[in-house]
Amino acid sequence: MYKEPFGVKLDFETGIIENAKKLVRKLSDMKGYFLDEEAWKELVEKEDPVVYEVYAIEQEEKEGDLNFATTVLYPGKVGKEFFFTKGHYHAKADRAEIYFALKGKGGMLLQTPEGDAKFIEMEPGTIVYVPPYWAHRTVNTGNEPFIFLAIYPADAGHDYGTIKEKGFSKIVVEEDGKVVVKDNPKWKE
Ligand code: S6P
Ligand code: ZN
Repeated sequence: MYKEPFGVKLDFETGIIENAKKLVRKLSDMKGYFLDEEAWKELVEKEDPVVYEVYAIEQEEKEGDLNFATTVLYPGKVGKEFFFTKGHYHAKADRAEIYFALKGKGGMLLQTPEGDAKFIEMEPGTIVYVPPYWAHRTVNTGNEPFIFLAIYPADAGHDYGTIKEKGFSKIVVEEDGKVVVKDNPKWKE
């Protein structure tokens, strides 16, 4: 009837949560996600770097329960575009989420199904509220790993398909040494 409570340790330096399930996303897992496809191909053939790792403690997909996970998003670029996570809506689209930035520098791109996008800068200590229905993707705009904790309903699930197909209406790039958020020329409504 009652589940067993527990405490686990999160290492602030590495982002690793003990006893968590680890997931690794390499650049080759992200075909079609970046604007500059030539640059993507070249980097995949050269070294196929790890873009991010996720350490998740997840429960059964039941209403009322909670999951949590850290993400270690590595620094890097494909062409001018900073490394980012795939990004997703929740499969149960009305499920919200909380992010808490621990290390490094970056931000979150959020988007409604109509394509209205917002970019929120994140540094250690920033808490981001992801409201129901908003897709979310994190971006590393710094030179060290960008690490954050996410807490989300256990029955939220992930809908990756929509973003994989259409992307976000905004992209985050480096121009003249600055971080610039601009319209995605490949965005299809
Ligand atoms: C889960 C939460 C995060 C992401 C992680 C990787 O709801 O938003 O733990 O899963 O940052 O991103 P993505 O888009 O590949 O799941
Ligand atoms: Zn999420």
